[in-house]
Amino acid sequence: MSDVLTMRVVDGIGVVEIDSPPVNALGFNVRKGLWQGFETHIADPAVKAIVLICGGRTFFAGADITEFGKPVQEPDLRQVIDLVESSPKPTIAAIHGTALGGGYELSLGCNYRVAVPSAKVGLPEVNLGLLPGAGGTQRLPRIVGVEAALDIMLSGAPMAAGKAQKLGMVDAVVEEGRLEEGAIAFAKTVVAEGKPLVKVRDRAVEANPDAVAAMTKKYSRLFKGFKAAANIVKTVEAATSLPFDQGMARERELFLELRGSNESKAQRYAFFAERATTKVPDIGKDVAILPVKSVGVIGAGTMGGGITMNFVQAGLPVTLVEMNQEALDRGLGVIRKNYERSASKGSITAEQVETYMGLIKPALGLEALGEVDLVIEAVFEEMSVKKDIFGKLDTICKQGAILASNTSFLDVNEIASATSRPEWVVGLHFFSPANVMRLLEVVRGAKTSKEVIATSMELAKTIRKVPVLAGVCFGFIANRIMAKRTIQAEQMVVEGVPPARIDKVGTDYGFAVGSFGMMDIVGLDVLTRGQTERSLRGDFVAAGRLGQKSGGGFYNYDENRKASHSEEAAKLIADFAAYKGIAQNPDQSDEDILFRLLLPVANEGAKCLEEGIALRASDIDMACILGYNWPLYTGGPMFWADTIGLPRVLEKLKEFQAKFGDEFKPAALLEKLAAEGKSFTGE
Ligand code: T1G
Repeated sequence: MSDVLTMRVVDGIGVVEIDSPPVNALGFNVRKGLWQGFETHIADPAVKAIVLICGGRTFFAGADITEFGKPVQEPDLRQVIDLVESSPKPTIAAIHGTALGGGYELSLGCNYRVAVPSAKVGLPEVNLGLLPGAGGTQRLPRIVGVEAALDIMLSGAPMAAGKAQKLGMVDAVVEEGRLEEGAIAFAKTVVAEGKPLVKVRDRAVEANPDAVAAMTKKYSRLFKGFKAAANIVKTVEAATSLPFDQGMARERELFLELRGSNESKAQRYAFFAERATTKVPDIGKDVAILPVKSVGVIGAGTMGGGITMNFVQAGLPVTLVEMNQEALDRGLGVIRKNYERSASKGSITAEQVETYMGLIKPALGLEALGEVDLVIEAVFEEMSVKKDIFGKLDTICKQGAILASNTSFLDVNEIASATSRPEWVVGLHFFSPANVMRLLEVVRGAKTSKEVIATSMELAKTIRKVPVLAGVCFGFIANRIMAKRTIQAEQMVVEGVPPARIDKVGTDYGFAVGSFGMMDIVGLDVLTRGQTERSLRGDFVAAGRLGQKSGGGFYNYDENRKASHSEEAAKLIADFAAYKGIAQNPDQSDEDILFRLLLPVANEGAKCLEEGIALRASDIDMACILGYNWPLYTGGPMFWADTIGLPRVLEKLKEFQAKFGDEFKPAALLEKLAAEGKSFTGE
């Protein structure tokens, strides 16, 4: 008997229980257990109906993603579902936790599904660049129709049991905590009623081209770069036009196409990469997590306001400190306006707006921070200002308070040196907008204690961020390596490649905005703050071309901020190129433009690994995906470099180095891995 299978018969109802931590993923061992369990109960004359239930935290949470890319060991999931569906006895899936992907598909092989109120069901394969490949695309439309099926599969969102019941995805909701009893009672009723058994596969489904068009429009972003959504639509169209078994064959064909794609490999890689970031080699579970029940934020500007929102939304009170009432009132006003906008869109309630605002305690002066457990400084990016503040915090804050800086670039060790307690100082680097972007770089100073790091990594989860541990260097990880893209963009534009051409290469690759479009958004005056020597950006500022805010920067903008070519910008670029004596080279290929933009980013990532600034390549990829919206379906700079192949990456960097100089000098680690036939990510 499989070690994950337990069987019993209760009043003539055969129970198949699987318990395979952590989430009962449908790996080979689990499938074997299911096969044994159902074969036995089907053959047992004492069994009148069969209940399928899971031990542990959840019903099956899907196929075992770690098995993809390995040879399939039979029975595969579709075979198991076929066995369940062939049962001559009523079959009932008893759902708790999250029945997702193959887990919910397995339940669709049963005649009925019952769930506890807290359970959720869903088909989130699209998030992995896949589609439900065990019959979900053929069975779900037969229950909820084309429109709802597409909405469920394209959103990938889990659905609460109550709503699922309304859609027919669940047949009954039973008492919380009494799932098995409820499922057995349901099974007995089915047996007693003796109704003919209906298989989901035998239900009818109607074509609905309007719904397909509506859902394709609703999820249009999934049809650029990603591949899964288009295939999901095709499978649903097959469900309405082909007999079930032919529809299943079509599903299989479209599933395999996705499973082998780089896009899905990148998304599956990112799934595990996101869960790996909290694993810090020298900080085990024995390291204490310190209590953080109250927070202080210094600075009510854009960053301080966004940071404050993260914590109040997690239910933590925030003392928000500014140096003058006018700045404090302005900051509070921006936060309230943000929440009221969310409430007007229905994403939060009016009561939540007041709850969140009620958790903010505005204050003038640092003295208000004496009793908070964590302080986050989010003031001007100037070292002297930060050191002055940390020196004062050292005298004001209670012992055991964590003192964090939201600095984007500056040396956390130097900031810590302004205090007598450097072991309590850490960088907590949020990305703008701080209440939206999921990346939190946790910057570990030379003296930062393990407890402070462990607490910071845990706190990230509390505020729904993904923490990436970074060492101290200029720009830490994401800003440091992504700066290389901007350097190359500006280098190419003064070589005569038009900004729009460079930006299009970037947006065709998958970035939402190109480098020059982004500079125009941020504002060239902001980007040249503190600059002394002449620069291209400085020339634009001098000419009054600040970007979108002034109606023009690298592009001209109409009243709707639609960008168009600017002859004035072109002239400024040409004048600066002439002043610097830059050789013109306007006809570079799109591939060379892409490689010049992005290979230096991967190369800088390799240096971060060499220097110990980043723990692992996948952390670097997470930082870029979650901090800079690097397109998920490419996996991030390191995974993308691996898909190109490090020997080719090395060859191109050396070619560029010969042409354009040492900015392209390959990192020693890249040379080593390429020579050894290895990759950054081990994928
Ligand atoms: N396969 C393998 N491991 C998995 C897994 C899975 N499907 N889901 C989770 N894990 C591991 C995860 O790596 C972590 O491991 C631990 O379980 C806890 O996860 C044929 C093709 C279920 C909502 O996409 O959404 O079915 O780090 O930290 O926050 O059509 O995990 O502890 O070593 O995320 O409580 C479809 C993916 C698969 C669901 C729980 N299913 N999982 O969240 O814990 S494809 C999914 C989740 C498929 C079929 C298709 C979440 C969760 P470790 P966790 P959590």
